[in-house]
Amino acid sequence: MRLARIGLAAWVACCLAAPAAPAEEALPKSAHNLLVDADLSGNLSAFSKNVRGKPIHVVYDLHRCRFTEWGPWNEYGVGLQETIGVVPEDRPAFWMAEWPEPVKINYIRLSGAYTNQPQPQTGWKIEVRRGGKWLAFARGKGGWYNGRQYRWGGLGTKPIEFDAFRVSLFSKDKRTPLKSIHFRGEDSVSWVVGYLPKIDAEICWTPGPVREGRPVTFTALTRAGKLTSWEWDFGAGPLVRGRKATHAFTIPGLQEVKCTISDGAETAFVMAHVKVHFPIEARIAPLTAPVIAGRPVDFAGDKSLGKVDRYAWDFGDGRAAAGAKVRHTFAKPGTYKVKLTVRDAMHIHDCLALVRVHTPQTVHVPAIHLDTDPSNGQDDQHCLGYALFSELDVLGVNSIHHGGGQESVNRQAIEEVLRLAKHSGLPLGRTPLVFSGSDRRLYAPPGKAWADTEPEVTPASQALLGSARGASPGNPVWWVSVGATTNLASALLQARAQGLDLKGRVRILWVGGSKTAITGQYNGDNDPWAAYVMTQSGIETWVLPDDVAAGLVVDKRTEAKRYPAHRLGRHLLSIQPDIPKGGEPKPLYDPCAVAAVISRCRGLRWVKKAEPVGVGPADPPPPDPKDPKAPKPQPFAWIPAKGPSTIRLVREIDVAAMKRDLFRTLNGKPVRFVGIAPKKPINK
Ligand SMILES: [Ca+2]
Repeated sequence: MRLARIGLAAWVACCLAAPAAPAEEALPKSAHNLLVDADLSGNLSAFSKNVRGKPIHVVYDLHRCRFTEWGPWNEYGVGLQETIGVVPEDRPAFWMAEWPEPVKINYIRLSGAYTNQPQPQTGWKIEVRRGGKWLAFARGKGGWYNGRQYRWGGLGTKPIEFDAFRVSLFSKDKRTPLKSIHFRGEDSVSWVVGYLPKIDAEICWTPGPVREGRPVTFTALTRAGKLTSWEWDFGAGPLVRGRKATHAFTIPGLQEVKCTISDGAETAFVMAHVKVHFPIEARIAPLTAPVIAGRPVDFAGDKSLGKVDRYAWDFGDGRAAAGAKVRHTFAKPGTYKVKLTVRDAMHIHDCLALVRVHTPQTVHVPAIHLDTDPSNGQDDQHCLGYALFSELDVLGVNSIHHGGGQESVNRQAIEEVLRLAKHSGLPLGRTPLVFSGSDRRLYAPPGKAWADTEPEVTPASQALLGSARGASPGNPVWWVSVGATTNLASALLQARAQGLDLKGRVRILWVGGSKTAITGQYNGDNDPWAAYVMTQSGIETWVLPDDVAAGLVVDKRTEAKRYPAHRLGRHLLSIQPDIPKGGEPKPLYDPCAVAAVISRCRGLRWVKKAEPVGVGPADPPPPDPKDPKAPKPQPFAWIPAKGPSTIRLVREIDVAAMKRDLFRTLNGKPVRFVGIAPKKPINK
């Protein structure tokens, strides 16, 4: 059940931040933020070209338990340290909400500037408009705006009416300029200008997974008031009246249920979000042994869900079969996309396994599935080139890039590296499959339980699951991420939901995070929650943080000759940025990921020091009131592992050896795996 809830950490934070305000009560589930229905505007672009976010980004939707629109920081402001000059009170910087009709509200919660950008001198005022006239509601200097919250009203507060609400910022006098000003939304908390009704209810439904086409009974449990009427809206079909209602969803996915309640005097609504599963779901049983060309392999789809009428297999080699359990022999080595499609009279659903078909000489070769963001820099492209020309099995290459419609550009960058590699002697049959990934970050669920996170289901996350199903327990596949970990976390969440045990089938290596936390570095900051989910999943995870991977630097002024003369070599050299006079070359970071896997699988000791760690909370506790100057714990901080941990934070690498191997590999002399009879098992 996902309804409005104020997290304990947030609650404690407000109490500390505003000691004079009355004790906070949990908001009713019927609480409605009227900003969700308002026309929002602001005038910050009149002051600065570096406006961050939009007015809507600060608005928190209490009913849906998320921001109305996701923005990178959920703020509306000007850039950090951006000075916008002296701003007089009669021409202030403002954020405004307007409604076509007057609204009734009894609760306000706004968050001010970030605490690390103190604004004790900034003047502010809150006004409301009634009958076309602006009336002062509150005003001051610093105060709540300086890193805390503005709070007014609560349950039982007599509502006030207006048709517009405006928050303005201005200089305290004729000399003091404004700097770094912004309005800040806070997850689960603000901004809210809303109404807390006296009546309340909670929606419950039949336990167990909800499937398309099967009826489910919903009940509204009264939480407050004497309810006399209920009206259910399931998004489709007629409205249903009564305390209970039965509905069969016709579309899978996350569906909204809305119940409008009334006690005769007051009307409000509560919502629930229901995950509607497909009526049938294909499941390929994970393989249990390596697949050898010319020898039969058994595939099982009998654990598929629902009432399946037909099972169809496509082995990716031009051959097909029918049946819940089938046997197939691949004639040639290679990587094959095996697809199981299940059907009933109305539905169709499929499942993927990426199957590496070996010769006896390659059966020990470790497999990797790369997850990269190459449109973002030369480092990912070097990493991809290195992997392609190594002797590792590259089962697939995923694309990941957030925001701005860049995901497809990113995928094109991958395709371009593959094309150049083919023209540079990459053997036929070593061109991996490419999968498109997520273009947005994962959303932390209310209550911040990682396992409740909704995955981003994309071809990339499904391909990762496919590579896990095709891996044999003796040779787990390495999921290697050199970008944000949204695809990986989504695959881990889907595996969990499907009951697919990844332990011993998958290992993770991530280039990201800073030396102190998941955050503080590009890949981590791009989707900190996904990285958090990844570290909580219980899968062996090696983290190569920014400060360690930054040791890999190539100076194109002195090292251009190390690049091979083929097309990919020339391309990689050409994308190395020019170094300004007196400047330093930019670190390459990502190839360390491939080197670390090679090193681990061949016992080469290029990873010199790694320590087991855990991860601290996303919302660290508020400052200690007895010692407010004590350093604040960082969100998602690496903390020493208490007991066994699956996360290894790499502290030191043999960067010279890794760099040497990068160039040897690009020049056609990779570390050998093929045909090597291992003394010790490889990839253990
Ligand atoms: Ca990268």
